[in-house]
Amino acid sequence: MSDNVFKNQPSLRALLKAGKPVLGSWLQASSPCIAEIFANAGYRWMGLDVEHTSASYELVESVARAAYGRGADLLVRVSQADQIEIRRCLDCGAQGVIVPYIESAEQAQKAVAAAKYPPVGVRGFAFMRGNNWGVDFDEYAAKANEETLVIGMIESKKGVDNIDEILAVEGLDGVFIGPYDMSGSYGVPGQTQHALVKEAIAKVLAACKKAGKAPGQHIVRSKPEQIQAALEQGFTFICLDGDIIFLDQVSRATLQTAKEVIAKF
Ligand code: 3PY
Ligand code: MG
Repeated sequence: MSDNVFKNQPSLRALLKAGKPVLGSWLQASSPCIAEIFANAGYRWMGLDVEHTSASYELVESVARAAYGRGADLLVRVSQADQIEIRRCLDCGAQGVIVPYIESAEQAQKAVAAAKYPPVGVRGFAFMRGNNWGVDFDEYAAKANEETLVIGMIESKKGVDNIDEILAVEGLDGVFIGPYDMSGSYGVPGQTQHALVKEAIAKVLAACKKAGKAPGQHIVRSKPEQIQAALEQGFTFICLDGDIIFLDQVSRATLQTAKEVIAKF
């Protein structure tokens, strides 16, 4: 028997179930190379953003291939709770999906159903990259429903209002807060530290704790005190910044340093 995509043990899902913090980052620059760099750096998972980028299925497959064997799981942030899109991303070799803009239990159920094989859901069986082109068919089919992670994004007032019924959906492993959409939904776009946004986040966190599901947060342009606060509050599924943010920050800082050196000549 050879390896399949669920080789990283303990699995991400098991870590989250046990309430352990797992640190990941975000891929938007369409680069398998950056996926390799993130995995080498030690991120336990990475979220490939298909919702807000030009990423193709070819890219999903290339990134899955790049992450494979390096200890990091690939989760794809799909564009919506679409049965075929979720199936294809998992078949490309992703270990899970992050589904944006979940506002109701029905949407969450649809996402879970798409990600799970019958009798739990409606995912179709096939030989595909995820099961090593059929070589690991039996092992993959036996593990997939247990190991495939399904995370719903809560990023609107409606999602916050319906959080208890969303979290009650069996198979939904946790929720991930999108601070920017959340701020937009509360009428304060971009003000992710606004009291209204903080209150909404606190409500989602409390509901996760009550339901025993993983609370997640994307900390965009993270500062140490934000990371500390998120961990102290009990967030476990944590996404730190992302490739475009790291590149923006480091490229600017390096150029600025060089300009300061030149100015002293
Ligand atoms: C948001 O902030 O809305 C996001 O989706 C971040 O991932
Ligand atoms: Mg969003």
